[in-house]
Order: sequence, then structure tokens, then C-alpha cells
Amino acid sequence: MSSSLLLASTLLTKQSKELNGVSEVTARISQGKNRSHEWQIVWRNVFAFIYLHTAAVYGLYLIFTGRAKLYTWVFAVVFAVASGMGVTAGAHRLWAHRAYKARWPLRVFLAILQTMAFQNHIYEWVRDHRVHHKFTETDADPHNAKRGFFFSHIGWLMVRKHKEVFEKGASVDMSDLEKDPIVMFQKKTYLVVMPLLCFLIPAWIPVHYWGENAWSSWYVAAILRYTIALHFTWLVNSAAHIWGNRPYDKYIGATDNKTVAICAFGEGWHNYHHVFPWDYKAAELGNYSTNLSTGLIDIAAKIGWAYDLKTVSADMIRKRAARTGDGSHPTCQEGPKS
Ligand code: ST9
Ligand code: ZN
Ligand code: ZN
Repeated sequence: MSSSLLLASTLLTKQSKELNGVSEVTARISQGKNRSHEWQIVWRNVFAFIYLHTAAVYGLYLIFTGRAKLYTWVFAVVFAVASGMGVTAGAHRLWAHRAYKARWPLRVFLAILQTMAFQNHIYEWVRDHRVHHKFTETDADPHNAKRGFFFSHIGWLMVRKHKEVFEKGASVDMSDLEKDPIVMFQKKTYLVVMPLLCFLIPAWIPVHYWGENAWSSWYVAAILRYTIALHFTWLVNSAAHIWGNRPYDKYIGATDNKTVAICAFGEGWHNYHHVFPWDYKAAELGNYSTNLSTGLIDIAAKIGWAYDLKTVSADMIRKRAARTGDGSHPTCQEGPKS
């Protein structure tokens, strides 16, 4: 993981150098169109990411030299998983895709977990994600994978958005979220609650409960945990739009990528997800080990907090795989039925 963090920092430095003096630089982007786009670097974010990655590497050092307590990094892992669920089961499958319905206690729970993840408030996260699905891999896609791995992974958060994101993004309906008081309350209070839930409380817990020193707690439980969770999430936008199979539709960029699925709790079955975005499992096959988020939604359904779980019939999936898949779907490998 340290090498990937270093890689990100190196790429970031390289990209920053390339983009220096941006006002003169125009880049030709996506889909071979002749449209040019002016890069406008947001230096606040560049410096924040430099700090984050440098501090995360230091957090790794504290772990590997035994300076941080075992409990602290076990806590960091649990916290990362919980916050990830707020993104996958909450912002993504519930609020962005309405793949199932949730009663208010589950919505409150997921909104808290999503705030712990600091990936922007639910409303903004969902708006960017709906725009990503509607205009995938075009200039209007906020993290257009046609602009390369670095841009779709982290680069898009360090520059102003392409004007098509604003223009075409305005056509995306957000009225359902505007009617959800939990989402709107989170939006209103985000700048106060997010720093508490994402950084201050996770840094305080190890100090208070098992006597960790504040220094280690900050770098391991707050910064390192947050940075790794961000990278695991970003892999869905980058790696799962580049590497992997396309069992359901070979004509789109999104891929099925098992490594990403494990890291992102089931969100790496991204070829399936782009073809059938309303499926609450965001996948056809696999089990909870490659789709932890589905496990959480299934438990919530058992206790009645989640309901109207949407799926896709096996027949519909098989037909689609046969029509547009790349031949890697299991049903394409079977011989003719006798
Ligand atoms: C982060 C998000 O990391 C990650 C999302 C990943 C999604 C992955 C999906 C896959 C599934 C999930 C997997 C989860 C796995 C979890 C595993 C965990 C272990 N449509 O944005 P602004 C308009 S965040 C329509 O400021 P700029 C709108 O009017 C990381 N309109 O644009 C808006 O005003 P308002 C932490 C849009 O100035 C106005 O434009 N956060 C849209 O170009 C200005 O919007 C950060 O790093 C749209 N889509 O700035 C901060 N977008 O909002 C990042 C905008 O008032 N953000 N408008 O309505 C920023 O600093 C800025 O957004 C910027 C662009 C510099 C990137
Ligand atoms: Zn995608
Ligand atoms: Zn989606």
C-alpha cells in the first residue's frame, strides 16, 4: 500500500508539473472530439492531497515500527469498513440508484457512516455519480476515464470540472434527495459534523479507550485510514473502467474487476453495475466476501429496515450477456443444453 501511496504522490507531482502555468495549457479530451478544455488547478486540494499522502506514509511507518498499538490499527480497519458501507450501501445503492428502500433508522445510520467517510455530502456525491452514469466517459462525466488513470482516480478532485459537467449535469433529477430530510440535514450541517466524524472522533477514541498517544492516533486512525479508504473507492472510477472483463457489455468502458470488488465491498463488478444499475447487489455473481455491502443490506432487510430490494432476472442477464458480452460470462462457456 505504501508503494501505491508513493506512486500517487509521484504521479501527483508529475501531473502538477505538467499542469504548471495552466492558463496557457489546453488539453484535448475525451472521445477524440476536437474540443479543448482549460485545466484550472485547485491548489487547495493539491496541497491537501500532498499532506494526506505524506502523513499516510508516516502512519504506515508508525504501524510497521510498532509505535502504534495493535488496537489502534484494528480500530482503523473497522472504522474504514463502516464508513465504506455508508458510501456503498448508502450513498451509492440507496440514494444514487434507489436500488432498495430504507426506513428512517437505516437512513440515519447510513448517513452517519457516509459522513465518517468524507467523500462529500450525500447530495453532492449522488449528483456526481448520477452524472457519471448518465454521461459515462464523456466530457460531462466528472471522472471521465478517457482522460486516463490518474484523472479518473484522483486528478478530477484537483481541477475545476469540465463545463459540460455543469451544463449536462443540470439535467439530472435530484428532487428525490431534496425530499429526504436526512439528506438535506446532512448537507446543511456537513461542514461541522464531517470533521468531527471523519477525523476528530476516530483520533480521540484510541487515546481515550486504550491510551494510544495522540500523535499515533491522528496519523493511523484518522489520516492513514481515510487515505486508504479514498484509494479503494477511487479504484472503482479508475481501475474498474480500465482493467477486467466485460461479461455483460463489451461496448462500454466499465469492467468487472474482482480485486476492486474486494477492496470496495462489492462495487468492483462495475460492468454489471453500469448495465443494471438498479440491482441492489451491484453484481450478479459472487458472495459476501466480494460484496460485503450486499451482506449489510440483506441483514437490514431481515430486520425490516430495508425493503423492495431490486434485482435482475437470471434470464435477462443471460440474454444480455449473449447479445453484448465479451464472452467471459459463465453461460457463454457452457456447451449447448442436451
Ligand atoms: C471523493 C468522492 O473522494 C469519491 C466519489 C467516488 C465515486 C465512486 C463510485 C463507485 C461506487 C462506490 C464505491 C465505494 C467504495 C468504498 C470503499 C471504502 C473502503 N452536476 O464541484 P464544484 C455545479 S471526495 C450538476 O465545486 P468546481 C453545481 O451548481 C474526497 N451540477 O465544481 C455546483 O454548485 P453547488 C474529498 C454540478 O468548482 C457548482 O457546479 N473531497 C455538478 O469545478 C460547483 O461545483 C474533496 O476532495 C454535477 N455533477 O470544483 C473535495 N458538479 O454544489 C472535492 C458541480 O453549490 N471537491 N455542479 O450546487 C472539490 O473541491 C470541487 O468539487 C472540485 C471541482 C475542485 C473537484
Ligand atoms: Zn463507473
Ligand atoms: Zn453507480
